[in-house]
This record gives sequence, C-alpha cells and structure tokens, in this order.
Amino acid sequence: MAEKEQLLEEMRKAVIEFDEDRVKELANRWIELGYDANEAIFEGLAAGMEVVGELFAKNEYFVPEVLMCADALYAGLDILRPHIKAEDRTETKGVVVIGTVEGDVHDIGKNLVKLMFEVAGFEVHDLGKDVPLEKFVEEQLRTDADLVCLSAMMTTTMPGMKKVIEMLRERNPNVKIMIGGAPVSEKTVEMYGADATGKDAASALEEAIRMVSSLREMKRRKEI
Ligand code: B12
Repeated sequence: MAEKEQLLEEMRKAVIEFDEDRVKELANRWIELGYDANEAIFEGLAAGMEVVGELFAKNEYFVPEVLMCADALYAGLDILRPHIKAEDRTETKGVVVIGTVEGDVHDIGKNLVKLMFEVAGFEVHDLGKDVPLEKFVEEQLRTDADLVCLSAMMTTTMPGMKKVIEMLRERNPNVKIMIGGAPVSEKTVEMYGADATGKDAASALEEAIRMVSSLREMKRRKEI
C-alpha cells in the first residue's frame, strides 16, 4: 500500500480506536510529508467517524466511546486545519449563518461544513450547537447573511428546522436556506420549504456557491 493510503487507513483506525495521541502523530506526519490537509480530514478523520456511527448503531459502541472518538477527530482537526489551502480572500463569497438546532448537540458534521465554507472564502457566523430556534432569525437579520445553514442529526430535532424556515421566510423571503445532517433528504427539503441540502461538506459548499451567486444576480437585476 502506498504510504499516503496507509496513513489514511491508520488515521481512520486511530479515530475508531479513540487513540488521540496516534491521531495527532499521524496528522503531523501527514503535514510533514506535504500532503493535502483536506484529504486527511475527509478521507481519514471523517471516514473513521462514519465507521464509529455504524458501531454505535450496532450497540458495539456507546456514548462514552463515541465521545472519545469525537475528541480524537478534533485533535487531528486542530493540527490539520491551519494547513488547508485557503482560496484568495480578497472578496467574500457570501455571508453564512450556521448552527445545529435546539435539542441537538451533534456538531462534528456542522463543523466540517463550516470549515469548507471558511476555506472557500465565506464569512461564517457559527452559532454552535443546541441553538434556540429564534436565534437563527436574529443572527440572519443582524449579519444580513445570504445563507442560513441548519444542521440536525436526530429525527426528534429535525422538525425544529421547519420552524426556523417558517420564521425566516416571514422576516426575509429572499434569504437562502440549506438544511443537512444524516436524517435530511431531498424530500425533507421539499416538505420543510428549504432551498437545498448537501449529503456532505463538499456538496454543501457547491450548493452554497450556486445559491449565493443566483441571489447576488437577482439583487443586481433589481438595482439596474
Ligand atoms: C458522534 C455522535 C454522537 C456524539 C456527538 C458528538 C459531537 N460533538 O457531535 C454524542 C456521543 C454526544 C452523541 C449523543 C447522542 N446521540 Co448521537 N451520534 C453520533 C454518530 C455516531 C456520528 C455523527 C457524526 O459525527 N458523524 C460524522 C459526521 C462527519 O457526519 P455527519 O454528522 O452526518 O455530517 C455530514 C453530513 O450529514 C452533512 N451535514 C451535516 N450538517 C449539515 C448541515 C448542512 C446545512 C448541510 C448542507 C450538510 C450537513 O455534512 C457533514 C460532513 O460531511 C451518529 C451516527 C450516524 N451514523 O450519524 C449518532 C446519532 C446521530 N446519534 C443518535 C442518538 C440517538 C444520540 C443520543 C440520543 C444518544 C443517547 N442515548 O444519549 C444522544 C443525543 C444527544 C443530543 N441531545 O443531541 C442517533 C439519532 C437517531 C435518530 N434517527 O434520531 C444516531 C443516528 C445513532 C443511531 N444510529 O442511533 N452522538
């Protein structure tokens, strides 16, 4: 196996085995070798977390193990994040408000989406996790954000997104709204009246760029 693939494999394994020191060691080695930090985050750390999800679903892992895996992932992220190649930031691509909805503390996926947005040159206002629903509306109005991104990982917290969407549409019909997280599908987008979803951080970014460009185009036409 090539060294790069082997490092990725070991990184996944170290996240799964919640071996924080090993994750740090591997992340440092990855950087020393000059590989792309982005690849290690998504194909190493996040891919390991996917397996953790499967173990959790099979009752082989419980909350304490999963939390330790998350700590290992974040330890790697701290090392890799400063090495991500940022795009030219002379002009912001757009302003985004992001957060995980009320009642939900899952924030790993949301943080990865945020990271992609920041790297691509968006101005991101992160409200964190377990965010009171009205807070999304307040922050959108305060920052005049182009896009609001809502994350939910549980079927029980997902309906909160619908409430936020209704409140946002009432106050600002032009704002774009993207929803995401494991239980969210295209059908949810339709049912809740959102504008889009993305199955992972890369597709979230692609959609965001598309939506913000069309929003800006619409605003320009109105000004002419
Ligand atoms: C890690 C984890 C935890 C950790 C969270 C740590 C943290 N800081 O986030 C801890 C241990 C705290 C936890 C707690 C609980 N959890 Co939990 N958890 C998970 C687990 C294993 C992995 C989630 C994860 O981080 N995945 C890795 C990331 C990279 O992927 P992701 O989150 O899906 O994000 C990607 C996409 O979804 C997308 N995305 C995410 N957000 C957004 C937003 C936008 C706008 C867009 C476009 C895209 C997008 O892009 C991301 C990056 O690629 C999942 C299992 C799973 N298969 O999802 C269960 C899971 C979500 N948890 C679950 C449950 C039930 C719980 C608990 C109730 C358990 C308990 N008995 O206490 C509590 C709830 C606490 C609460 N109130 O929120 C269930 C939910 C079931 C359901 N259908 O509702 C799941 C599905 C496990 C299961 N199979 O039962 N959990």
